[in-house]
Amino acid sequence: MSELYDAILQGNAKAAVEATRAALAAGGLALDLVSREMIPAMDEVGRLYHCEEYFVPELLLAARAMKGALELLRPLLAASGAEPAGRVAIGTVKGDLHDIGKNLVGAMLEGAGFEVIDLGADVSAERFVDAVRSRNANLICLSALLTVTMPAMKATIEALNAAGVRGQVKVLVGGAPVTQKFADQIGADGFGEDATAAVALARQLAG
Ligand code: B1M
Repeated sequence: MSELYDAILQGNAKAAVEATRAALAAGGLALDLVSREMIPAMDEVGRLYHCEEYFVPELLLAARAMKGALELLRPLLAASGAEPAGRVAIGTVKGDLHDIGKNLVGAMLEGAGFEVIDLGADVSAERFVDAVRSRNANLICLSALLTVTMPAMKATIEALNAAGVRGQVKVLVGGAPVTQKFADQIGADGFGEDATAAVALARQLAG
């Protein structure tokens, strides 16, 4: 694997940024770097964590390295110049701090011409409701990486219903443990398996 892959695996943020710069200078495409180097590196980090070779500090360092590289790539992922396609409020649900996938989806949505309101991680249902009410979001993207936080997706949809704004907005869900079946069960409008699928679905629903 490449220097970028190794840098993320080793949690070396400086090396990850340098490797990203070098790969871009050599003609590498941002999307290829994300899908062929960065996501596989995080998958390997997850595997090492799972078999107890890595622990939380190593996860944090790898996440920091991933973020550093993603910051460099973000403008390139978002440089398509497409027409505004809708206003998306995106966030990781209440109780969940994982934000790398969410950031990636947000950057890709920007690249597809959506206006993106990034609510961050650990976002309460009320804040999603507020994004519809006061910021006119017409699409909501919910991310969850923990099985224990998946119910917060359902709670968010219920809160949108209770606030009377569910009809104004499409709700997409995603994140490693989320499935199409789960999306159907909780009454979401769609499930994005990865960032590319999420963007395609967002376009379809906004169109
Ligand atoms: Co955590 N963690 N973590 N973690 N972590 C996982 C998710 C885990 C699978 C690791 C493992 O055990 N193998 C496991 C969850 C098990 C489960 O519930 N099934 C786990 C655990 C247990 C935990 C803690 C509980 C650990 C602890 O403290 N004991 C803790 C929980 C904290 C909390 O959230 N309350 C925790 C903490 C952390 C860190 C903070 C250290 C760090 C996160 C840093 C950060 O995000 N800023 C971290 C990390 C890095 C991971 C792994 C290694 C990597 C996640 C990641 O960034 N992947 C992860 C293992 C793994 O997934 N391999 C793991 C790369 C990213 C690009 O992929 O996020 O899947 P992903 O996003 C994809 C798709 O899922 C999709 O598109 C993205 C791009 O293709 N997608 C969407 C995501 N969101 C979407 C939204 C959409 C559409 C698509 O909207 C429409």
